[in-house]
Amino acid sequence: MSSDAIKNKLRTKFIGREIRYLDEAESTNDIAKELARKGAPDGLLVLAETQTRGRGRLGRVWQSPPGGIWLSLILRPKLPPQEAPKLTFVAATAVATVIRSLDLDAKIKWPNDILINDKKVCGILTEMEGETDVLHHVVVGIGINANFNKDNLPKDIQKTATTLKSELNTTISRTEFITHLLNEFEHSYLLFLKNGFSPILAEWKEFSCILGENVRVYLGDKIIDGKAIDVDQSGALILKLNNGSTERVFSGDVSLRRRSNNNL
Ligand code: BT5
Repeated sequence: MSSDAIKNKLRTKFIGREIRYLDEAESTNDIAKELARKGAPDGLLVLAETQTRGRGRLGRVWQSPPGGIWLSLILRPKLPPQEAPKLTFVAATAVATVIRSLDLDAKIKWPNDILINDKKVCGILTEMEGETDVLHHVVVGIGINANFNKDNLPKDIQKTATTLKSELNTTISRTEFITHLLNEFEHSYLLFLKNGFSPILAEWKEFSCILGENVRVYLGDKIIDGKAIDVDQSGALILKLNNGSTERVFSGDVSLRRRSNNNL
């Protein structure tokens, strides 16, 4: 992989037109945030071969061995801060589209996971910096388990994770994958800025694996069981509870309950 090889194949206007390519990073999201604070341009891509302190949500560890795709994008949308989480949906549909082009049945699990056969192959971490009503910049971090086998992950994660290599029994061209992803992402991102969230949400719902399913949502110490009936225009998950009432959930971890041995 090299910055030039990626740039040569890109069809984007600004996403990935500037690239910081690193052999190793603590976290590409942290590097992107630092660069954004120093005025880095809209669309700058940070890419690392491995991360030593890859992060998930709520400070969780994101395993990032060599062979994966660990990247972050700096975005400077003119949006109110409450719109920023919708960029996770933009990224998720782009990732799912690219994985599907490899003939794998990628599904999206609200809010930020891409699964293949119920196993997590990708996680997205969207972080923003700004003031109450002004967004300075957003960093969208995307981690894809690409060219390594899932036994390269710690034992406890192997149960719930997969990799493209494990699914395909072969490696992919990460350069092709990344350029395809950046092309897709820019297309959806510009559509979102121009036409709003509806077209993104419609595509996202086609890829969703939880709508219509019984789920358990973990919200810190709180657990909510219900049927996932919709995701609304703000990106919130709508649950129908057993007592017939509905509840909107804005963040949390969802586990599917359709199979008794499924602990994702
Ligand atoms: C996420 O968090 O899924 C967001 C992951 C974002 C990673 C990217 S890589 C580039 C950029 N730089 C960063 O530092 N981060 C971003 P969350 O939903 O909180 O899921 C975290 C959980 O997923 C962990 O607690 C593990 O259970 C599991 N996990 C960790 N590493 C994994 C991996 N490589 N594959 C699948 N599951 C993993």
